[in-house]
Amino acid sequence: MKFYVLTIFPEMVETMLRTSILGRAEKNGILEFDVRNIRDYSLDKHKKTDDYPYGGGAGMVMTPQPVFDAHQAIVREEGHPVRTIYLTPAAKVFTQKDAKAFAKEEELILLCGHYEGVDQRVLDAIVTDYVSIGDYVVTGGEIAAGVVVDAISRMVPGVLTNESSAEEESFEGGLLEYPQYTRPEIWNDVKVPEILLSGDHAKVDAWRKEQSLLRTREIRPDLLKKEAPPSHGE
Ligand code: 6GU
Repeated sequence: MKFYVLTIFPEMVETMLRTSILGRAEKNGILEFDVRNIRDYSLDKHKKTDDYPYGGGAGMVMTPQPVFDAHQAIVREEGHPVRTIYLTPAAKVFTQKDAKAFAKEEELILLCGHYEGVDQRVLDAIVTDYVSIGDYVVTGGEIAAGVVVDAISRMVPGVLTNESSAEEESFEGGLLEYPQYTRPEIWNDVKVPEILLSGDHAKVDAWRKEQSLLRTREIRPDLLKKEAPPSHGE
């Protein structure tokens, strides 16, 4: 799977994507990252990428020309349309379900906004999907792009070495993760739950499932409501 990222801070994105598991997946040829500096596509004599907002107000707005030309260059190279995500807090919140769906694409383009936003006309021209990472504001789309690319990547077969580990994690199955323990058996006067030492895999699995349920009920009861089967007569 190939990810294109359009940004005015390419070093920031490169660092996030070429470190740890994602970096290894790129070396192994499972993922490919193409991070492009929007500034390189600016036709302005000072390579400007922003301008004052029409109608006034604080901050600057990203100008359409360099964003559009960078996007066009990628689409031309690919030779076919490519799903294009714009990272913005003014969108539906990205979920594990979305990560799985995007992981089926061969290529994705992510556009990182900055300042007060991007000229709406270029968004209307190139964006297929508007994505937020949560109900708070971060300064640039770069951090959000890192989150979204990571979440999608780990749904691509071969990215995680232990394939089963994605399935056992939080949200797969709609529940939070159960607690984990390692050696020593007693630490800080606290013993590891006895059942984990029993060697009875069926009992361990049942205990973990129960812990997941208890945790979810306590911390994220909203997840349990979402998982409810459709009721009849509504
Ligand atoms: Cl996608 N971008 C920015 N800048 N802030 C956010 C966000 C995205 N999602 C939540 N907050």
